[in-house]
Amino acid sequence: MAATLELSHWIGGRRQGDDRPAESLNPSDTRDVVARTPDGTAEDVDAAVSAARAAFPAWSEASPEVRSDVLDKAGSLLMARAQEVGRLLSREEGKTLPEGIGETMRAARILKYFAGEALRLHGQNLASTRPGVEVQTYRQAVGVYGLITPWNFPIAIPAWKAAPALAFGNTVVLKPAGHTPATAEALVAILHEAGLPDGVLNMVIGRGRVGQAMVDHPDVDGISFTGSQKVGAGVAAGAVARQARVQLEMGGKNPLVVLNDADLERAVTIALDGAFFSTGQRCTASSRLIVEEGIHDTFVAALAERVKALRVGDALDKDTQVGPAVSEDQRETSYRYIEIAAKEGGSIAAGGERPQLEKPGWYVQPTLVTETRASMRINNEEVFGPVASVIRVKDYEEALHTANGVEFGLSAGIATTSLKHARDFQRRAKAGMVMVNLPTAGVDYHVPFGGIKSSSYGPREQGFAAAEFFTQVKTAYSWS
Ligand code: UN1
Repeated sequence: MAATLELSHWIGGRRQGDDRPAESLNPSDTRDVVARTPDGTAEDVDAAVSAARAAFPAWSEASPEVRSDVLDKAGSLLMARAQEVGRLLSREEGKTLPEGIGETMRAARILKYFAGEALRLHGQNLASTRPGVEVQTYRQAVGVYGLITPWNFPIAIPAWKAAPALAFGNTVVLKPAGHTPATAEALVAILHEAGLPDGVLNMVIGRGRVGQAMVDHPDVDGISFTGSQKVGAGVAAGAVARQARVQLEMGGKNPLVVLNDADLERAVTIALDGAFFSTGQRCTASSRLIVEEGIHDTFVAALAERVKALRVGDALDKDTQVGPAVSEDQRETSYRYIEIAAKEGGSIAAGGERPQLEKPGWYVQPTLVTETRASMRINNEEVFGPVASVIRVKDYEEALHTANGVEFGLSAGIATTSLKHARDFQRRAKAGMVMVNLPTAGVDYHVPFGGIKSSSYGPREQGFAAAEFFTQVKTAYSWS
C-alpha cells in the first residue's frame, strides 16, 4: 500500500498545522489512508487572508510577465509529473488512472492558458460624447479571492479558479474538498516550486466551517464556489450580505436527446461516456436520456448491453473502466435513487445490484433505468453517480420541452443527423452549454463554462470569460 501523506495548510508560503485529526481514504480500498490533514478553523482562515492581503500589492503591481512565468512554469512542472499526480488523484478521488492523468494534464494546460491570458488583459478606448475628452476602460485586480472547490475534479477545478485569479494579479485562499486535499495540495506545492511569492496562494484544509469563515471574512473580496446547490445558496447569501463578489457552479440534470435520425453507434457512445465515465460524478453528466419513440427500443437495448459490459473496479487497475464513488455517502445516494426510481415505476435495464469485489471500496454498478416519466424524482434531482434514466418521447418538440423542464440548466446534448433540429436545439435548449453529437460532459478549458437557472450564479468561469469575475473595470476620462 502506498504511503500516507501528512498534509498541512499553506499560509504565507509555509506549511502550517501539524495536528492532523482528519483523513482522506482511498475509495477503491478504504484500508488505504491517502492523507492525514489538519481540520482548519476560522483562525487559520484569518491568518491565510492576512497573508493574502499582505501579498496583494506586490503581486498585483508586478509585471504581467512575472505572473505569466510562474503559471507557465507550474504548468510545465505539472505536465512533467502528470503520471505521479494523476495517480495520486485516482487513488484519492476514485476516477480511473487515465481519467486522473487526463485531468492533471488539463490542469497543467489551464495554468499555461492563463499564463498567456496574464499578458492579454486589455481594455477599450472610446470616443467621448464630449469633444476633446478621451475615455478608456481598464481591468484591474480586485484583491483577495476565496476559492471553495469540490472533490470530483480535485485538481482541474482548483486550477481553473486559481489560475485566472493569480494571472490577473489577485491573491487567493483555497479551501479544497475534504475528500481530496492531497491532490489540491500537489497543485499548491507545484505553484510554490514554480516561484509563486509567499502569501499569494494560501490553502486551508478543513470542513464547512472553513468555507463559512471565508464567506464571512470582511477582507475576502470575492468567492468562487463549485459544489451543491444547498451549500451554494448559503455561500451566495453570505457573500451578497457583505457585498462580496460571488460566482457559483452547482448541479445539473443534463439531458441528452436522441432523435430517430441519430447515428445509433454515436448516440450510444456519447450516452455511455456522458453518463458513466468519471463514475457519473460530473455536474455535466448526461443523467437524463430523452429518446424519440422510433429509435427508443434499439437505443436502449444497445446502451444496456454496453452498460452491463462496463468493468467496475479499483481506479488504479488498468482494466477498470468505472472507478468507485468517492465516499460511502455518494455510493448510498446512488442506490437510494435507484430504489426510488424503481418504486416510482422505472425498470432497471442494466445494473442496480451491488458489485461483489474483493477490496473494501465504495463501488456502484453502473445503472440504466428505463420507462421513467419526466416528473419522477430521478429525473429532477441530481444523483451524482453512475446512474442514468431514459424518458421516451413522441417527437422532437416533446423532447425539447422535456429537456428544458427541470430547474437546472448546465449542459444539454442532442444526437441527431438533422441540421434543422441541431440548430434549433442550440437556440432553444435552456442550458449554458449545448452539445451536438457530443457528450454533455467533458468540456474544453479555454472557453466559457457555466449554466443557467439553478446550475450557476454570477459570471462564467474559464476562457476569456474568467476576466469578468477576477478583475474589475475602471473607466478613465481625460481632457488635455
Ligand atoms: C467537464 O465536464 O469536463 O463539477 C467538467 C463538475 C464541473 C466540471 C465538469 N464543474 O463536474
